[in-house]
Amino acid sequence: MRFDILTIFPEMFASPFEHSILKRAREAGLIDVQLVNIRDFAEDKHHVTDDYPYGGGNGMVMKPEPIAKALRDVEGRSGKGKVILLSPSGKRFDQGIAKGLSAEEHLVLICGRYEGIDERVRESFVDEEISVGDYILTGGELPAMIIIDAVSRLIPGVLGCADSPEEESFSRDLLEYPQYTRPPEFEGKRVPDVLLSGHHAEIVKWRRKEALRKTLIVRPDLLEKADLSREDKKIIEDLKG
Ligand code: 4HQ
Repeated sequence: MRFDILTIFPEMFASPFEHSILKRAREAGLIDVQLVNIRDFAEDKHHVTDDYPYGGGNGMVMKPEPIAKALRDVEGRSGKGKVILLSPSGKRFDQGIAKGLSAEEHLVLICGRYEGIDERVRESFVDEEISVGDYILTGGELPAMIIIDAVSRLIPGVLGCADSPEEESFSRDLLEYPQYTRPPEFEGKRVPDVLLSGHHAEIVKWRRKEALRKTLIVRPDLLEKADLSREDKKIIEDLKG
């Protein structure tokens, strides 16, 4: 999959795709991340990308022409991709959206700065507006990294292992069960006996119960839409006491 990132701070992306899984995915040609500096498409002498808001008010707004030119340049070089604007007023990013995007061939991510971009860019070019959460950041760069990371690991071959069970609705809707590795005792705390028992069926049951317990305590809202069996519902009632 190809990702084009439009930003005035391409240097911010120097490191996130250069480690571990994403580095390997790029080397294997599974993902191709290209940075497009919006400033390169500003045609005035000082390569200005922002201007005062019409109507007054605080802050600056990103001018439409450089972004439009950058988008047309991307399209000319690599065809029409799905254009995504990172913005707090977008649809909230989650695993379902990541999964949908992982089926695309080409994503173009627009990272705004300041108070945002001129509305006409949104109207003319943006296919989808996505928010990574209800908080205000200084720009769309970190959200773009989050989206590329979450989407890339869903592309077949990127994670290495054949099928990732976490993507089944069964486990996707719950928080993770606790994980342990060696040693069996650490600072007086023992790994739960069942995990050392070798009883696979018991381990599966324990993990399911612990995932339900954790979700019930931390994110009860997730249980509303979770894919729960009758057994799960009984466990939850017991956990509630
Ligand atoms: N911003 N999810 C303002 C965000 C944001 C978010 C990006 C701040 C765009 C102009 N983007 N700029 N939350 O807070 O995506």
